[in-house]
Amino acid sequence: METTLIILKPDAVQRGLMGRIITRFEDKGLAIVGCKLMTISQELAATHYEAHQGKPFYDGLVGFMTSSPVLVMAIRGVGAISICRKMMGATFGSNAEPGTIRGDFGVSNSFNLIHGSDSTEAATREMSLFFADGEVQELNRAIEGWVYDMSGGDPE
Ligand code: 3AN
Repeated sequence: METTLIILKPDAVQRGLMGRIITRFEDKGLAIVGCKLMTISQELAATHYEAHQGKPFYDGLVGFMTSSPVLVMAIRGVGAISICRKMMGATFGSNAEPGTIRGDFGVSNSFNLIHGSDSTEAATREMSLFFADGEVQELNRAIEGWVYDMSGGDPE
């Protein structure tokens, strides 16, 4: 099981798309094990995006991410990191495939609705940046045995 960090960015929150995006992850069978609305501080944005410091879009990106509340989620499942990345689609809605979140809900080459961790290392780092101890739940779903084949002991 992996847990990935998903952020519904200020444009998704302001445009009233939270419910429809969350529904996609729930429909897929992934479990939402942490969820909170928050305003990202300059410091947290700088840490989260430190790999992009110095790039031409960095100031705009930090300004955008701190401009209005975001919804931060911890999403769990087998292969959750790559599944969520595929569901998000290419970086910008202008070229993201239809059927993906960015492809279906956005057209911008700057605002792109959603962030998702892109590796296990990034997921571990980002989860600890955005969630404190106790904010992510164990969530033993009663339906787990119908989402995954558990006959071999491990979720398949
Ligand atoms: P992704 O979110 O698809 O992993 P990355 O990791 O290449 O994209 O970039 C991180 C974030 O930086 C993107 N979500 C996007 O908001 C922003 N970004 C990347 N490239 C650009 C760009 N050329 N112009 C504006 N923002 C950008």
